Amino acid sequence: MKTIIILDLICMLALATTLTSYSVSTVMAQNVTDVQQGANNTATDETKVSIVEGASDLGNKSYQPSPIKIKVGDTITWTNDDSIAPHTVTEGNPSSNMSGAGFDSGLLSQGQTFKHTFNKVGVVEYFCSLHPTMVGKVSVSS
Ligand SMILES: [Cu+2]
Repeated sequence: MKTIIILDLICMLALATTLTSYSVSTVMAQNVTDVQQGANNTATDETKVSIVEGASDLGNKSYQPSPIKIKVGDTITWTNDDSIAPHTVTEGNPSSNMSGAGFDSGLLSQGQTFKHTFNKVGVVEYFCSLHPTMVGKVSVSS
């Protein structure tokens, strides 16, 4: 009887060990994928900006990094990483009233991305048309 209990314990331990190493290897696989995506981004000269969690309350910290420095011809990819609300990436600032004049992502749900290539030197402001306190800035140099 004692032997059976001990065997049971050994089985449970073995099972627990298997489960632990399974989840560790899953995490490691994800990290490798992340690195590969990073390498691809460098190769295609893409710059990433995140619309962060809770962005609608964060003012000029809604888009990160911001301000961001890039070169003429560079492309920025914005990703909405906020689980709370959709957002936009709209050229101008909330008081500039330049709707339709510049780039505009339209509504980005969580996980959606928007790309824009900057072909002119200068400072470009943008904001979220749903939450006009959300502002960001791109500095484009030659
Ligand atoms: Cu917004």
